[in-house]
Amino acid sequence: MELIGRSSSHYTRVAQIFAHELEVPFSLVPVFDLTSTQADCYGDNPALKIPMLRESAAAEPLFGAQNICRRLVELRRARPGEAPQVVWPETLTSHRSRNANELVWHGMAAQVQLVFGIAMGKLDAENVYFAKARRGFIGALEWLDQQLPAVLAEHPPDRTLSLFEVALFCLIDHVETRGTVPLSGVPRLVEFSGRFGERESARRTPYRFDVPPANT
Ligand SMILES: N[C@@H](CCC(=O)N[C@@H](CS)C(=O)NCC(=O)O)C(=O)O
Repeated sequence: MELIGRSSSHYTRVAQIFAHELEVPFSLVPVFDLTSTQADCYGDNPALKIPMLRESAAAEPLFGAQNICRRLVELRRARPGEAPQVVWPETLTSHRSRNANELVWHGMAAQVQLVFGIAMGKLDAENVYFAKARRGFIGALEWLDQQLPAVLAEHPPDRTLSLFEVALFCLIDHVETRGTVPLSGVPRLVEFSGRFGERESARRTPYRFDVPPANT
């Protein structure tokens, strides 16, 4: 099974953490150039996005981190053994938890906007498109920081995994790595990320740039 993505991508890491936690074997097929406009560079994802899952050469591809996580859980459940208890966005139905999911996925997208536009695209960081994205991103993180204890308290204690927690960890660790926005005002998120980062699945997936094989 192939996961098309990048070791430096927070969306790819969400899928990788799910796969490791659920013990579903896969190989990462790195996309080396995110500026390419050829779909075949993204495993034929027409949206030119990563990650994407291909279960076999003949299988239909699956686009997007959440879809991939859901499929990994299905694959794990098809095997004998205890079924994993996974917390999905729809599991928690308070306004607070729904808002927390909305804002963590907003943050995931804002991070792509800032990294792709400013660091990769070399566009003006002060343009309103980025200035507003940065302000909204910081606002979302501050809200999450305030609400985190209550959101975690709504989680079932016997969970195997929570998509919200995995996404939050991948996001905060990515922000720390890329330095897109300051994290000094969100100590609970930093503390949460440090704690989650001790999990084996997190240790196995540190952010790094994949290196293309040398031309021979
Ligand atoms: N909706 C997709 C979004 C994935 C996404 O934005 N991935 C980033 C990499 S972390 C990407 O493909 N960036 C390249 C681009 O935006 O052109 C998902 O949930 O997986």
